[in-house]
Amino acid sequence: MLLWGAAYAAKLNTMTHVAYVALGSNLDDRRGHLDGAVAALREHDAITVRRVSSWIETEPVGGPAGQGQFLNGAVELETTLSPHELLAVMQAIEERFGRVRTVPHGPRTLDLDLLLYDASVINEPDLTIPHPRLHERRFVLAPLAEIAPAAQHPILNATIAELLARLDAGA
Ligand code: PH2
Ligand code: MG
Ligand code: MG
Repeated sequence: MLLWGAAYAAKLNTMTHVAYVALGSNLDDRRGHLDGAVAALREHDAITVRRVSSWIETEPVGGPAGQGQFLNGAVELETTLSPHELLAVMQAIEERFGRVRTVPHGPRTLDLDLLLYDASVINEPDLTIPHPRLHERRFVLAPLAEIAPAAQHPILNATIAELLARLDAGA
């Protein structure tokens, strides 16, 4: 069936998509920030949180010397939001937890990064999906592999489990 214009837009808004979001915190109550972010995602009418990884302790990668250890994790969502709508919700949640954008890669109360959205490939100034550094970061791949080992990276044509194995092998 062909749908046009407003009807097509309305139809798109009822379709569910699967997205993966990385969570990180290395300031103040790190566990509280990650748990709070999941609760905030659950509260949203257009988002269902399907899977939540464990929170893992990680060494900071990059950024200023001497910043604290991170707590990192990942969640699987089902949503009717578009990628940009989901990004806006994530940014509002970051702000709710007092995120101030200062030093790049610097300490943060809460960082939410959109990793994957279905098999979409998006290259826009404010949004790149898949996340461009997803495959290089153990602190992202390890929790993601826990909840979605078989999820496919749409550009690298590998699963998350394969990308983690490659990283571990130094490939
Ligand atoms: N986030 C960064 C930079 N470095 N290191 C760890 N361990 N965990 C992070 O979440 C992280 C980081 C930029 O967002
Ligand atoms: Mg980040
Ligand atoms: Mg971020």
